[in-house]
Parts: sequence; structure tokens; C-alpha cells
Amino acid sequence: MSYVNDVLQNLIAKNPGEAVFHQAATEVLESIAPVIEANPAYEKAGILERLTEPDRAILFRVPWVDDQGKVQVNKGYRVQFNNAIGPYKGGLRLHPSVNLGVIKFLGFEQIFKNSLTGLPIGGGKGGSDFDPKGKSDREVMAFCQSFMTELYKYVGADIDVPAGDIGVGAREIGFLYGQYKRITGLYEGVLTGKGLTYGGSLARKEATGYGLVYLMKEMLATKGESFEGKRVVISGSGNVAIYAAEKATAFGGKVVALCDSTGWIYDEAGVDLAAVKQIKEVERKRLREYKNYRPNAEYHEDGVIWDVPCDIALPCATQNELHLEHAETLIKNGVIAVGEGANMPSTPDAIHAFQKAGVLFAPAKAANAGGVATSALEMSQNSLRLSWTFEEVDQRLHGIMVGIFNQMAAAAEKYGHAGDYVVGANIAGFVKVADAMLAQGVV
Ligand code: NDP
Ligand code: 2IT
Repeated sequence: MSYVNDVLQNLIAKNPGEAVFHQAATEVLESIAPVIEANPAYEKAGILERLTEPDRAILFRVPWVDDQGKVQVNKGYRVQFNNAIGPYKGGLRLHPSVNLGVIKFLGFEQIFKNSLTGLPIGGGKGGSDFDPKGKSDREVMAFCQSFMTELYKYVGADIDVPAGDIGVGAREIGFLYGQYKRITGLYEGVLTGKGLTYGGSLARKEATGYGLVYLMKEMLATKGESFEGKRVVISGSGNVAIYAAEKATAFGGKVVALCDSTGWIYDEAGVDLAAVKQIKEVERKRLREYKNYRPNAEYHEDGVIWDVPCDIALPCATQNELHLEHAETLIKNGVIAVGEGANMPSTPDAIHAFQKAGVLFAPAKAANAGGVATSALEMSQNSLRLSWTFEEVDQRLHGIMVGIFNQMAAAAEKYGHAGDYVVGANIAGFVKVADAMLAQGVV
């Protein structure tokens, strides 16, 4: 359709070198074409041009002093993409691969994901090319304090509320929060994923992984299937992967493989999650240590985790980690469902292959929305100045994931793509934001 194509061509020409942003925008815009056609008001109001241009992108220098006394400099980013339905909300990523294109793709995806949660949160994302691996706690603190010394000018509990993502967990959020409080004097819910002693929410740590499995459970049920007795392969071994593994196991699945960026483990007995948590959450070490806990397990640095035969595959590491050839192997090995815990982990041709083969496919912006949804519940608790029990938060999370599944299934069906959850999630997420933008005039 020409409006969608024109916007995409312009976006690609005007944002050179931002391949992952082009990829995310192309997927969303092409799949919402039926809605755009049915509602000419969107084109007249320039909704797609406005949605694909962030409200603002803040780029800054982050100087800090390493343990040798040498000054290091990293790049800092915060992209405030869209606040039509609530304050900007989205994580901070610390990884050497971070650049403006990566943060823009993540911020763009976040708009629709946050809309799907049904909660009042807009889309944003930030981060740095700082690599926390191998850094001392003091170096991480020095970096976080410097990062917040610039970022505090642009964030606030009702303005923009960052959280964790790759490389940002409770330790980093604590250092960032401390510095924000020290500079502004405010004790407010400016970040989520906080520690439980200073305003964090129970179940936030578990939320993304648990939410992914709750959504997959709904999707599997449409085919009379469940996790019971299924072999599950999960990429990554960070926050999302660990808690997806925990809930998949609780639902009767057997998680046989996990990975990090160095290698992957295969444990036919089902992975020992206590060991993985000890290695990753406590010691911050590599997955190769797993053999010390389970000598019968395999550890590989060659090949890929997607070669391990499974019924359910949950990519939970990073963008574009699952290519067409991996999809073909998974299909050949009989995979029945794929759920994206990471943001945009599957390449477009891999998604197409899964859908063509009739594999149930849950796209990231629906499947991993449980994390940000529970962040929004943390914001609610902070505003109320009280805290809910684990069970209460978990129940709300469960209800939100069921709601997301129902919304995306209904939207796909309404527009003639029943069972295509990529189209369903994009349309359901888009309509709410677009209608809020229409109502608020040209801003
Ligand atoms: P963590 O930093 O806790 O873990 C990331 C995991 O993925 C690690 O095992 C890491 O391995 C691996 N990984 C990261 N980058 C790469 C890479 N370039 N190549 C290979 N492996 C890699 O991050 P999270 O678990 O929080 O995030 C994982 C994914 O989930 C990301 O896509 C994130 O955007 C998404 N997400 C996270 C949410 C959250 O609440 N945390 C919410 C929604 C989505 P290694 O340790 O070797 O680097
Ligand atoms: O990608 C994501 O949704 C996240 N990293 C979580 C964001 C949040 O604000 O909790």
C-alpha cells in the first residue's frame, strides 16, 4: 500500500545505517496495512510519520574512572519515542553492541508492547555501549552514577521511567536510583526493577519469563496442547531465560538447553536452575561452569542451541539470534510452538518459515510484555505507597498475559488473519496509540 511504502522508504532514506530500526518498522507498518486502509483518518493525520519519528533522542557522554585510575568514555542514549498513552517507559541496555539504531528499534517496539499491556505507559528505551562484563562493582557504580548525572534531567515518575534490559539488573538499578535520589532529592518511582527494600515490586524479577510462559500456555491451548511433558529449549541464561525456564518447568515442561554468548549447555535430565542462578545471578560467571554442578551435562561452544530437538523454543537472548536455517532445523525436528522472550530475536524469514509450517508463533511485543506490565504495576504500587504480595502481582500479571493473548487473537481474526499473532499483536497495539494520537491533535 502506497502510504505505508512511502513512509517506510522515507524512513530508510532518512535514518541510514539503522538496520534493526528499519527491520522493526517494516514489520509493524506492513502488518498494520489493513487497518490503515480501513481508516483514512490515520494517513490524513500523518500518524505513521509521527509514530516512526521519536519525540526526542537524547545522546550524551558518560565519563567514568576505572580501577586503574584511567578515564573511560562511553556513549549514553535515551530515546523517548511516544507518550500518547502514558509516560515514556522502557528499559536501559548496557552492551557493547548498543548504538542509536538498536535503541530506536527497541523504543519503537516498546510503544506497541506497552499499549498491549492495557496499562498507561508510553514507549522509550535507553542504554550505553558500556560492557558490564568483567567490571568491578565499583566500576559499574561509577558508570551508573555518571550515566544518571546526565539522564536525571530527562526522566521522572510522570515523565519517563527506565528499567532493566540486557546488562541491567538489580545492581545497576540500585546505583542509578541512588544517584537520582541524591541529585534531585526526590524519593519517587523514577525507575522500575528496584530492590524490594526500596520500592521494588515482588514478582518483577520473574515477570518477563513467567509472562512469556503464561502467554504460550494460552496459545498452546488453542491446539489442545500444554507444556506438560514437552521438551523446551531456551536461548540466553539471563533474567528472561531463567524465569521462563522456571515457569515452563513448573508447568510440566523439561528445559533441556540454555546458552550464553560463549556457549550452550544440554542437559537431558532437565536443567538444574538452582545451579544456573548461582552461576549467573550470584557469581556472574560463564555457563561453562555448569559442568561443575552436573558432570553428565554437555557444554558446547560450536554449533547452535537450535540444533537441539524440542517441542517448544523460546529465544530469550537478543535480536536476530534465530535465523532461517535455525527455523528450518527446528521445524524439521518437530517444534510446535515458538515464543519470543527477547526483543525481535527471529529474523523476518525465520518468522515466515514458522508460520508457513503451521508452528504457533508468539511475537516479542506480546510474548515478553509481562516484564514491562509488571513494571507498570510497580509504578502503581509506588504511587499508592504500598506493596502487593507476590501472589497478587503474579495474578495480575497472569490476567494481563491472558488479556494480551485474547486481544491479539481477536485483532488477527477481525482483519482476516486468524492465527497470525504477528499481525494481531501489531494491530491491537497500534490502534490504541493511534487513536490517542488522533484525539490529542497535531503534537
Ligand atoms: P540479561 O542481560 O539478563 O541476559 C541476556 C542473556 O542473553 C545472557 O545470557 C547473554 O549472554 C545473552 N546475550 C545477550 N546479548 C547477546 C548477544 N549479542 N549474543 C549472544 N547472546 C547474548 O538480559 P535479559 O534477560 O533481561 O534480556 C534478554 C532479552 O529479553 C533482550 O532481548 C531484552 O531486550 C529482552 N527483554 C527483557 C525484559 C526484562 O524485563 N529484562 C523484558 C522484555 C524483553 P552473555 O551473558 O554471554 O552476554
Ligand atoms: O524490553 C522490555 O520490555 C524491557 N526491557 C522491560 C522494560 C520495563 O520498563 O520494565
